[in-house]
Amino acid sequence: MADGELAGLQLAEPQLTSPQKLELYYWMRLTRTFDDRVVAYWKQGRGVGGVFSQRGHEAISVGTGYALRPEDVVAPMHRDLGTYLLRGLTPRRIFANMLGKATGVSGGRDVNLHGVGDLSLNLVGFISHLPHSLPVTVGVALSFVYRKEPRVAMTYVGDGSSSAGLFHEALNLASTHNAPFVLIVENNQYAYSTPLRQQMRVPDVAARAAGYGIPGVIVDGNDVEAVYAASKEAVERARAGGGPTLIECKTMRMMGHAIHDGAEYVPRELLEEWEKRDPVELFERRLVAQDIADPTEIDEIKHRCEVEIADAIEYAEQSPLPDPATVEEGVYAP
Ligand SMILES: Cc1ncc(C[n+]2csc(CCOP(=O)(O)OP(=O)(O)O)c2C)c(N)n1
Ligand SMILES: [Mg+2]
Repeated sequence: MADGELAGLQLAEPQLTSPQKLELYYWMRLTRTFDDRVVAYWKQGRGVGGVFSQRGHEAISVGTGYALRPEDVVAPMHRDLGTYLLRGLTPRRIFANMLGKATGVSGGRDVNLHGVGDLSLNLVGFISHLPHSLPVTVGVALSFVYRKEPRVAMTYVGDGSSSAGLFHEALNLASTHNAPFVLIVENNQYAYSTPLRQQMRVPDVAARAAGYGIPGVIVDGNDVEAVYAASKEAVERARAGGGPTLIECKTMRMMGHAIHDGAEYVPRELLEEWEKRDPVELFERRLVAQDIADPTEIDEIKHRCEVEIADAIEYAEQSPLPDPATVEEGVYAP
């Protein structure tokens, strides 16, 4: 069969323009800069509670979030800072939240990125119990079916949380109802200190999709363009009535589970190998090699990100703590 004939059978290739690629780079760099500053802040003992670095997950959170339309609903996980940022939660609101301030997303009810969302941005807060965001988001997708709305719901699950029982129940429900649902599996090879091989007997989480009769796609989770292309195709298929897709993004958790964890149990050579494929640096090198950006433009974006994050930190530090008299507001208190 000639190439032209085959091409007629393919879904349209999701092409990114040069300005869109620069936008993707900006979101990835902003995410990395934010994360670096948070880690340094907490290591200086200035933060409140625990905190999770998302280092290494930038291509996944940004590439998947970028494939959605504003009317679509997304429920990020604890390493999806990029999704929160590009959906419109400002660095100011997020950092203030991390310091427990009144100006934070939860008004001081919760710190870091657990449980914070903004429904006006179609952003559902992360549910700390894993993988409980999954059935909730499938429910959102089912509501789109009942209301005949051309919208899509997306959520994320880790390699570890993909082995919990709700993963099966939620995906089975989504597939039997042909829900407009996209599940992003962030396979960063560890769940806390447990390596993948100790908690499942197949190397690819995507293999599990066959059990639900839905596509299970594997992508390089450090290549933002690959993540975006797979996500865009799945999102538009779901919107067109083609049902759910599972996309497994292979990456590596580049730091410990949370700030307290030095990840001594992760072989150093493994981290060194993945460091060479750092998603932000990889994309930056590609943009320069393809003449989409020159080093001066890259430096300008980096500077812009530094300024934005410094502003967010200052804003958060100067914000007030919540008024104790409001302690029962916005929480479930029977
Ligand atoms: C039901 C439940 N049990 C235990 C935990 C504690 N916990 C938080 S994150 C985590 C590991 C999750 O691993 P994975 O799904 O691979 O995501 P990652 O942290 O690697 O991104 C665990 C066990 C939890 N949040 N919820
Ligand atoms: Mg994991």
